[in-house]
Amino acid sequence: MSASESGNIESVLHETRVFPPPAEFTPRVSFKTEEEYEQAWQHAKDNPAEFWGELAQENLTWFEPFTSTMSGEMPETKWFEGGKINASYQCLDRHIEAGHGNKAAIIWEGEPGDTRVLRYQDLHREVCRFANVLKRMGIEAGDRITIYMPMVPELAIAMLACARIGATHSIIFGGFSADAVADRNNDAEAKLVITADAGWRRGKEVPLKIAVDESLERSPTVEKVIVYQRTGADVTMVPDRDYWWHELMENESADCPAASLDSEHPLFILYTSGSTGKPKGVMHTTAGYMLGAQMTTKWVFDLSPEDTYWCTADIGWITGHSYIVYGPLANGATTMMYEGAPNWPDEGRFWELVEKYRVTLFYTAPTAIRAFMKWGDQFPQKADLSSLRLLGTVGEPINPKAWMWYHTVIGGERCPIVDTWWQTETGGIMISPLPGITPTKPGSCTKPLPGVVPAIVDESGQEVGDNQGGLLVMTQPWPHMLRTLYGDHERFVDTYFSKIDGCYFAGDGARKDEDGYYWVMGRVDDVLNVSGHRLSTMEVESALVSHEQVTEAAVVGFPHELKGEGICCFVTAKDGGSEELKKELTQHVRKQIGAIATPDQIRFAAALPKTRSGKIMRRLLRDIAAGRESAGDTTTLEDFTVLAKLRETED
Ligand code: 6R9
Repeated sequence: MSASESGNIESVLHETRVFPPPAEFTPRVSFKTEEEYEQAWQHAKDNPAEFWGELAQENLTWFEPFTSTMSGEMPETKWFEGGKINASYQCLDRHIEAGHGNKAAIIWEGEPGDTRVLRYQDLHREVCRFANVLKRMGIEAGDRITIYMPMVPELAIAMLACARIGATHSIIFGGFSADAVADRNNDAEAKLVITADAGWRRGKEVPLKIAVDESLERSPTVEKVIVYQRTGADVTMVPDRDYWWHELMENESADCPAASLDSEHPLFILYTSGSTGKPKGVMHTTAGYMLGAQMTTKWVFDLSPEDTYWCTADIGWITGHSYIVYGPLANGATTMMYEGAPNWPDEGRFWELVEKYRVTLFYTAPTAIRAFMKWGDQFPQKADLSSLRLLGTVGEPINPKAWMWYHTVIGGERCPIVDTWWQTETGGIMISPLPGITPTKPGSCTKPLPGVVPAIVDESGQEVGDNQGGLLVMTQPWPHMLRTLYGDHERFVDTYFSKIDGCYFAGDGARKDEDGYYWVMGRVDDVLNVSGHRLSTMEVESALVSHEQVTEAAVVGFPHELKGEGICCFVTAKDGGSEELKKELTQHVRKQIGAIATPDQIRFAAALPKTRSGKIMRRLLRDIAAGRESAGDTTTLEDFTVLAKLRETED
């Protein structure tokens, strides 16, 4: 059987550097030693019910205790049945009851420089008042609510108010189009939309209410709209449909007991783009998701009461759900929120924020790190980054060159880097170093967290050997996994559980090395098949990026008469690119990887098509490389002009 038939992916890039845990870093609340971690991992694997059951009892506040920790086979596993709980209570009330009401829950900075701090007491009050507003609007437990807002504290308030009364939120990233909003309103059968007049982005107003108005022309289920005033932009308010947030809140009482909800009560739906067809409404439930968000935040970020933690994601993405709002607040921590762009008013904004608020834990994405590198070291070097004690990354495999830059220029070689692999569907971090105890290797997300049991298998479900690329699967259920795709349980089973018998299939290719470290090689749909060799896009891209002139690269296959697939490289170069550089890069890749990965085409591009969360959309690049029109869903694309420009980059 050839490699292509067996589902194996050949690994061709070998990164051998190992960084021991920095001596400066002592875990405050996370695992203290590798042995402690190994023991917990083994125990969770052998006895998941005992492991998760104990954690749920110790860490979640129950209105009524659960009677069964887990029941049913994957994918129908139910968690903590019989228990009654509330996510907003878990994030707010219990900290106030413990005497921490005066602690800062959210530190917020708007793009124009306005600032707000909400203590736990303040956040609790606003959440209760807004929950009462929702009730007054006729919202009941189980109703779906669309939230389409900029990164302002009211976004978190709206989420937690939904959770308080058991309404299921569906957050749509504030940069999506009216069409995207309408599709998601309809799929979720949303009753209410919460939005703002507009938000700030690079000094300009991003209109939101206008997009909502347009979406409502074809969203029949939506009855009412609540509008938060952020910029003062001119908006049309439709009588008996549209209401101002501040007017509704004016005389609202702050007394709103948290609803007692079943463990499996739907907490939220979050749409994730399918590679083709309509977006998938990933649904998470209350107790399992909350336990996952809370424990993984504590383990991976070592988030303690003394920390100021900043996750730069947008809340419209799962990273923002789990690691700006639910995870940090469930831990009673201080979470930072920034409204705007990293390069406004200049490329030093993030580092000024780190200095100003003395941020200790910083979590961002490889796409941002590559942008910081391109902008130059002078920006971070201007700021005092000595408060930082840990760095995190999520969203894509991180190229070793970007990892090294993050480690030296931002982390001053003293901060552990947690490269966290997970997905919208997994609800929380699955594979990641534990800070201060796991030795790290640039480009590897290292080892599974306790309770996570992955494997690398071929198409037939057989585990492959060390360093052989294959399909990344999960062999055991975990509490924070998705429960269904909203309104389409069949698609849920089909997408994640039908490829490999008895396992959750993540859609990623990966290999495990001789130390048990995982190396994610990218989406399996993106794998190249060159003369029968299945190559990872990430590895060829990392080879390109390791060249001094290259800031970013995306590699896709295109139909090739002899090889089956040829290798087409879209490259963003420091000086724009030249024929000379093309030759040099071709040689460079041959040297780094071997003749098999010799690029057939190199196209220089000023920018690459990305999702709003910063992932390169290779699917669209494949169409361009093949000279086709793009067919699939493009609603998640960040900048539509990028595509037109790329079509002009003929080799
Ligand atoms: C959290 C999030 C999930 C996909 C996932 C994988 C890629 C995320 C990664 C990573 C390598 C990491 N991904 N983190 N690949 N290393 N540390 O990103 O969720 O938007 O659903 O994307 O992102 O391909 O399958 P989501």
